[in-house]
Amino acid sequence: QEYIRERSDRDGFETAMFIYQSALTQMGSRIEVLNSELNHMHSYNPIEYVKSRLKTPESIMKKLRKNGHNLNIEDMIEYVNDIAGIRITCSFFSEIYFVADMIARQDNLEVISIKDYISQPKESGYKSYHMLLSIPVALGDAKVPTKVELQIRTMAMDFWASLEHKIYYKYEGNAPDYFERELQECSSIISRLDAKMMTLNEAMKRIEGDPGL
Ligand code: 0O2
Repeated sequence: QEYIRERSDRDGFETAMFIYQSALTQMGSRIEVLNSELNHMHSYNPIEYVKSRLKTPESIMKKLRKNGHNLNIEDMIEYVNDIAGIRITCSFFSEIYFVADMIARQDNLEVISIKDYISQPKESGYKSYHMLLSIPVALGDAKVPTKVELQIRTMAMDFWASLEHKIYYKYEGNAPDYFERELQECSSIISRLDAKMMTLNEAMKRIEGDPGL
């Protein structure tokens, strides 16, 4: 925050976004290296795909307003935790915790907080594992600890979340009641699907005598 404040007369917002983007790039390559290592050493591919995004200025302002904060750089850095967002999608439910654990153990990274919406799903049916991380972005003249929100979920959970997100934005939170009910039902179907797929995968590994199980 200090690093940005010192420069905020000039271009505080651009500087902040540049730092968040650099944090995303760094986090992206750490995840890529982790995946390649697991693949290379153990022929194990827990990660299906990784997506990252910077929150738009409109979305940042909306969140600040919604939570009653000021529309300035200080509040943005302090209160908007998901400006740099990265999402890992796994095939199987158990892989979420495995990947989360591998990331939490990395050097030069702090886990600020965890929201486990898998063990405690949101009322809407939303399931995902969120880790708020702080990673140091090394610039020429400073090392800036930067927040990155990492979301880890299965492909099925991701499928559900992207439709629910579209519906939420389309109706601005006022979707007809039956959408809510149907989404909750889809969420339970998805949990059953995830559990069955994981059981099948484990059975297959047992038959193959996979020591990594
Ligand atoms: P968008 O448009 O994706 O950016 P906090 O960060 O602790 O102050 P917040 O932001 O509620 O509080 O944190 P949380 O719960 O970790 O949510 C962060 C992001 O997770 C959201 O960002 C969504 O992307 C996703 N998310 C959380 N809840 C839901 C949900 O019920 N449905 C879907 N589809 N996604 C969800 P934004 O800023 O809300 O949205």
